[in-house]
Amino acid sequence: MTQEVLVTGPIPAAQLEELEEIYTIHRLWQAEDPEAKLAELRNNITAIVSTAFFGVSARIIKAFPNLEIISHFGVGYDNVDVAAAKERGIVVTNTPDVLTDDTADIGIGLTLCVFRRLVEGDIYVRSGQWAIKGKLPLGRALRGRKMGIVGLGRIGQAVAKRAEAFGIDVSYYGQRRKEGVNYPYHAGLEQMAEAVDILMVTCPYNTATHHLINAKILKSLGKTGVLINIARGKIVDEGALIDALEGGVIAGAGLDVFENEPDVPSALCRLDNVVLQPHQGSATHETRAAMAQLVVNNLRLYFEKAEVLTPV
Ligand code: 8YV
Repeated sequence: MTQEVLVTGPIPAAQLEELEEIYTIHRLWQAEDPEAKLAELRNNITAIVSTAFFGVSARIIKAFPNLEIISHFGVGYDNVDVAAAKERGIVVTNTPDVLTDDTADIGIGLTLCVFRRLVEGDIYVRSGQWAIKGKLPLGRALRGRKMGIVGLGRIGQAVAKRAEAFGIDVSYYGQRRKEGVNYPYHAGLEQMAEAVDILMVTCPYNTATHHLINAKILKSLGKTGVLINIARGKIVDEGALIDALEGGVIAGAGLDVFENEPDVPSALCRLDNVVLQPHQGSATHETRAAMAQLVVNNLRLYFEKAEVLTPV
């Protein structure tokens, strides 16, 4: 009997095809009435492929009594109710490692854009302002800056490596000191924010990190400080960030993620001291294919040998 897999959002075509050759696939994002589709498939689904934009809540887990595995397309699995899954003995996997470099590149790219005014510069040239107003106001050098990384996991460490190549001094904050790394550790986030020029958010989102970056932390970062967020929008209190950017409490921000994607507050879009990206961390052909392949490989291994490569 072939397994029936519910795919909640689009994944690269080649890997979707590979899934389709082995299993019966149901594309939830193409369903006219997703709720009706979920009800119709109730007893059939044994696996779910979830994505950043459509996760697996406790309600969905409950809706599928024969569900055995959730293979998540992404490293961050905050929209999958892992506790509810584990309670039922459902296996959950994610896609770590394969997206580390690309995501770290976006972190450094945003930092460069904010300090060297790259996006402003592009608009300046295209809109003809260069010829009218002359030179763009000067940016700020990256060399010699201090970067504080919030959460020195795989992506945090890849950002640190890149930052060092730019002559940036790296330190980090996390719940505990990391074994085997030489970067200075801060036991307090506020204290680290005070000590650095760039606050780089790379930690996972969970109840402990909800609005971890609040008005107080932004005040500590200070008026020459820059916030970069490549992790999850909800780690930052977006309202407090807008106030801090508008009021000159911090100098600028580079944001790849937002509290309520794809809706971005118009107040952020009006500010020229921010650079905004539409959740691009893993958005390359190469990385998305590698992520999707890991999703497929986890499912295959699970159904063939009751094993997985990257369990959560
Ligand atoms: C998304 C991400 O998964 O891996 C993560 O945690 O946020 C991204 O890579 C990607 O947009 C695919 O849904």
